Amino acid sequence: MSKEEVLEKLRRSFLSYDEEATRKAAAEALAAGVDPLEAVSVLTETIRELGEKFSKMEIFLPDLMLAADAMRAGLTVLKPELMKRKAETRTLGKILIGVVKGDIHDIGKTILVTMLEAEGFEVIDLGKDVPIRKFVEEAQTHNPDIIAASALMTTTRPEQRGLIEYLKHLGFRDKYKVMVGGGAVTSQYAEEIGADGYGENAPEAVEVAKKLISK
Ligand code: B12
Repeated sequence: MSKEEVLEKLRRSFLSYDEEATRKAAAEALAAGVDPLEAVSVLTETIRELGEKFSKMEIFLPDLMLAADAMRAGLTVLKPELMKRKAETRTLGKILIGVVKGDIHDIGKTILVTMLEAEGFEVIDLGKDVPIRKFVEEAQTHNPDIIAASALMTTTRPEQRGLIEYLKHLGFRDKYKVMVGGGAVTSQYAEEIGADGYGENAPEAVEVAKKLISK
């Protein structure tokens, strides 16, 4: 099968919400020499298409939940390959990351964590539904260079602003760089709330993190 055919098979397996078929198709893509990042992009683009269908009520929440499980299955196969890219033994810096309170969308955050680790960052992953206070307490414990907050919904995005405001209130704003991202966030919003960095996707976020750390 050609690269295009293998990726199309991955897309179709994923669209049928079939965990096993998605896992298998991801493995086939790798065996065919496809760049793991390209395979991740196929899954990412497809789940976004499903999101569009969900907002038009062409598919429903149970579909999204099945899709999320199939996405995870595919990522389980692709993640070790992404990690193999890890070239550096020294760490580039420490990043504390989480999905903000009220938000359980953690697929994008998880992809970003994998890529940050693959590039040589030390990552402390707080998971999803993380209250502002928890971000700050963990930051005091781990002393990261960057605090990164992900938000997928317009209703949870204000938590990112709240995090920055709380850091200011405590007099800690200059101790950490703050990066924000996730489907509900734009570069304009990041600027408006006074974040230090934003990335539209994981590769971009990794580059921004590198720049912030070298400053
Ligand atoms: C999958 C999904 C779900 C799954 C989540 C599974 C999981 N464990 O993540 C399930 C089914 C559970 C779900 C539930 C809900 N969902 Co939903 N979901 C989605 C969907 C289709 C895809 C999200 C996703 O995984 N995208 C793919 C990843 C790879 O992209 P990403 O997250 O944007 O991440 C990339 C970048 O943003 C960036 N990035 C991510 N984080 C960060 C952080 C930093 C610091 C940086 C720099 C970069 C960065 O890197 C990532 C990789 O490139 C979106 C639609 C969409 N277009 O996003 C809706 C969507 C987010 N959901 C939506 C809604 C409404 C809900 C529900 C409220 C539905 C309901 N009625 O119950 C619940 C909410 C649950 C909650 N409290 O959080 C809406 C939100 C609308 C809004 N208000 O803004 C969306 C937009 C769908 C829609 N069009 O209506 N959902």
